[in-house]
Amino acid sequence: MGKFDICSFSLNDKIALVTGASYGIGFAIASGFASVGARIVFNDINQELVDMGLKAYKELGIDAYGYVCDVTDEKAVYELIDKIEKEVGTIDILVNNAGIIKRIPMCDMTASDFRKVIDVDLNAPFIVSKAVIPSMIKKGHGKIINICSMMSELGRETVSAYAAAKGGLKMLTRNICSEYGEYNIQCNGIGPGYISTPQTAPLREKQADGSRHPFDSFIIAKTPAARWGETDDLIGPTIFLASDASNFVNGHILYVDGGILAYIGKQPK
Ligand code: NAP
Ligand code: GCO
Repeated sequence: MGKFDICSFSLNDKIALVTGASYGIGFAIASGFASVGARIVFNDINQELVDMGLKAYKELGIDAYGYVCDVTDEKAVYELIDKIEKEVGTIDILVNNAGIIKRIPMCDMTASDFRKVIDVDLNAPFIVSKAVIPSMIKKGHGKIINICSMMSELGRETVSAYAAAKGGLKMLTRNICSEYGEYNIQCNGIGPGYISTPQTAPLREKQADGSRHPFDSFIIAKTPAARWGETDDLIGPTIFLASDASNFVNGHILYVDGGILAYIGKQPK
């Protein structure tokens, strides 16, 4: 490796698996990876979403491989990884992106709903990571990027399960780093701020009188950048964590939040 290869952001010849990447944040990240040379593999929960994703990648000139797989199903995940290794090759970069949220006040939430969120947002990154790590060890390198959240650090009404899962995902990130760093595996997190995607659409819905949703105004006031993030805002930081430029960055959560976590909030007039 030459002196300046270590600051290369190229993903040439790398195979990247991005979970739940038919649209939204995962789609943007995968498309960004493709723009710097990676081969893209993604999965989603049903064939309809996978077909939608394949079409969207094709429109950008990206030949992605798409598979149906529920990331909470351990057996299905192992079958998926096996299939990818046979049909595409071994995975160099894993992005644990698939996620769900249920906005329900904690005392009204059933334990079953709580478990569902933990299952997708925390158990699944554990399952997919442990399925790819052995091949990464054999290869001598690997990058795992967990999509965390503001809720890895902060709480708010109605998102107890999501915050518990994303807080746990931050610690899973640090633990994968601790346990497998010696094998040249870097495991880091991206902590998106409030990003405009279907997941957050209900928080931005216009009021009957055409005015902004109060949560929409709240987020704009809470964000020093004074706007919601776009999915493309996450591309550069994620490429950094997937590339050789970050080979000595491990167990870190890179918050891409327009400054939310740095800000105490506007003082009252
Ligand atoms: P999204 O629009 O809801 O996309 C998530 C994708 O994951 C969807 O395609 C979803 O399928 C899929 N998925 C859900 N459960 C799955 C399962 N069991 N197996 C496989 N795929 C599954 O979400 P997003 O806003 O792009 O968010 C992507 C990630 O970023 C999530 O982890 C989210 O928590 C995190 N995040 C989002 C924001 C934000 O402001 N949007 C901020 C911070 C972090 P369905 O369409 O069927 O649900
Ligand atoms: C919510 C939101 C958030 C975001 C995101 C913030 O209801 O507060 O959905 O949790 O999606 O994860 O980083």
